[in-house]
This record gives sequence, structure tokens and C-alpha cells, in this order.
Amino acid sequence: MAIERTFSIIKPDAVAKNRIGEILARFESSGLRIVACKMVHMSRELAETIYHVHIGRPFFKDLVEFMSSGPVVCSVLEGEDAITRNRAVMGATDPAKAAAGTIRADFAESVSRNAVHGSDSPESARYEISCVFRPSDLCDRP
Ligand code: FUP
Repeated sequence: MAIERTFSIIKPDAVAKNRIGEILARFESSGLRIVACKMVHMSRELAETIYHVHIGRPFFKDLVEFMSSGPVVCSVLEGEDAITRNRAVMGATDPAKAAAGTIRADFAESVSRNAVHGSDSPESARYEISCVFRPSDLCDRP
């Protein structure tokens, strides 16, 4: 297994419900280390940039609207197989299909308001991290 870094967003729905601490605790208890973290109220432009792979999808406009509707917490998570590990802790995109005990099963409302985002590949992780963090924002956690 390789040590990876992945990009996480605690979305506006979960921030509004005051679930930041509980969600960060789930990352940590699953073996992921937080190496960068900040609260951001995204502009529409930043949300469009992060989600550019979904341009043209029917839900894109609503997704951008939602992601820029209130503050989010962006983190870089590090650990063994961090990308897959984070997605396992998050659960399926649709909370109705998410396994019991996952973040989305416990905190998400719907497919469009689903509490968290996590990168789906090393390339996405590098790109998404660079949208929000400078290299010097990332701390070594030996
Ligand atoms: P995920 O990787 O689990 O976040 O899921 P996707 O990349 O498929 O979707 C990215 C985001 O688009 C979701 F988190 C929410 C939004 N979305 C919708 O609003 N409706 C859909 O039918 C699919 C995705």
C-alpha cells in the first residue's frame, strides 16, 4: 500500500449542521492524517473549477450553486491508500445507498446535498488540492 494524499470537502449542508468536528474525527479514526485544513466560502468560479469534470451534466448548475451557498471545510488527508480509504469512510454518493456507519449514511440528506466530497484518483487529488492550497500550506506529519 502506498502513502497518498487526497482532497476532502465538508460541504455546506454538513457545515450548516455543525458536523465539522464529527466528520474530521471520522477521518482521523480511520487512519488518515490531516495535513492541511481551511474553511472557505467558495466563489462560483472556484466551485466550477473544482468540479470542471462535471461541466455539461444536468446537475452541474445546481452543484455549483450549492457548493458556493455557504462555507465549506477543505482538507488534505494523508495515509495509506488515502483516496480509497477516504471514499470508504464517506460512503456511496447517494446516502440512501451508503453503507451503515459511513459519513453520508449518517449526515447526508440527498445525492445533491451529500455532506462530503473526496477525490476519486491521484490525478484528481493533485488537481483539486492545487485549486485550494499552495504547496507551502501542506504540513509534513511524520
Ligand atoms: P462522488 O465522487 O461520490 O462525489 O460522486 P460524483 O463524482 O458522481 O458526483 C459529484 C457530485 O455531483 C456529488 F457529490 C453531488 C453531485 N451530483 C448530483 O447532484 N446529482 C447526481 O445525480 C450526481 C452527482
